[in-house]
Amino acid sequence: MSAPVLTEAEHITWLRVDVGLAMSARREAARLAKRIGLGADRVSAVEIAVTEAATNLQKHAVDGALALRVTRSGAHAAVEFVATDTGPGIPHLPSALADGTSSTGTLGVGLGAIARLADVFDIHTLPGRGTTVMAQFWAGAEARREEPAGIDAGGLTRPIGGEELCGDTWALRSAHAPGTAPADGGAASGAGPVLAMMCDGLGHGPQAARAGEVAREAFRGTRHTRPQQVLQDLHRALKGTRGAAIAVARLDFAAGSVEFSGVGNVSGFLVEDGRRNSLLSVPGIVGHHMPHLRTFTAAAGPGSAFVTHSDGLSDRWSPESFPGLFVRRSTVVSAQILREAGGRRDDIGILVVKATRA
Ligand SMILES: [Mn+2]
Repeated sequence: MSAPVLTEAEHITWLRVDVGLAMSARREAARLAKRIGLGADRVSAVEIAVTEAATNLQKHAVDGALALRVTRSGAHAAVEFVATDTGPGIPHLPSALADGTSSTGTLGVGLGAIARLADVFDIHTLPGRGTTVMAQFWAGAEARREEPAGIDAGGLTRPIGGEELCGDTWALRSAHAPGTAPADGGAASGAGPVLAMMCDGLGHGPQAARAGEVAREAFRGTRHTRPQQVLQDLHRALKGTRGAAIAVARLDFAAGSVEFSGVGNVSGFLVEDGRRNSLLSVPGIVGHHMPHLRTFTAAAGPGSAFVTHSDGLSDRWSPESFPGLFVRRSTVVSAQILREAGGRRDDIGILVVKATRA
């Protein structure tokens, strides 16, 4: 039996702003909603909400994009969209969320409707820099607003221009050894330790994506719960593939500790109180050349966030330049960092994990 996988990167459809955005976003959202078994009324809710978000981007955003995917938490599934733009920002968020009042004619139109329709909604806006809006629609009422084992994890991947498949991927699972995990995956006992992986398959395109898929399969199946041992399993599994840069972290927010081991250009950070602690990787290629592994440990207080990303993002971002961001949902944190630190000449992968606040 494998340790329970809490959540993994899913295929994302990225839609750029053009005249057809609202229509294509609506169509894709409906397709995903039907696929996870949402009822007709919830399919309509997803369609209305994503149309509002897309129309907003079309009218007001500079360099906007809409990401659509199925997101999973254990056995539960949701349709999720993330609308992100570089633009004016929303100067007065509360009135924008109050819908149809003073927000008329600004980027905030329709936000109140999206917030009411969605099971989970979050937003972060930086005046003069940009905004990220996130909305989730869960299948099954009991899954709504439920957190996997006290953890809020959210990541984003985006392939380099011209490619359909992404070589960057991530996964999160319980750090209990197989066979010893509680039947509920740890949900009853609060935030149990978790293992997080960020993988950058070498190059890009189908072969890089294949390396990522092999890494995820091995990550699901490993019996180990410590980063270095997990990396050794990934190394064995990735022989015969292109290889990858991979970081694995063991995050125990309840105990206040993080262990991090990385090979190749994958960044790891612990963010707390506006400060960023770098966790270092060593040079090498998982699947080809394993260096002598090292594990870095850091204290992770209950309000801290673990951030890991591939070299498709610049590592020069700083938490102080994102006021108010790190208390938002992890997917929103990922999207705002991606928006400002992500380049266009490589696959991109970013994952943020933190404990949910009691
Ligand atoms: Mn890369």
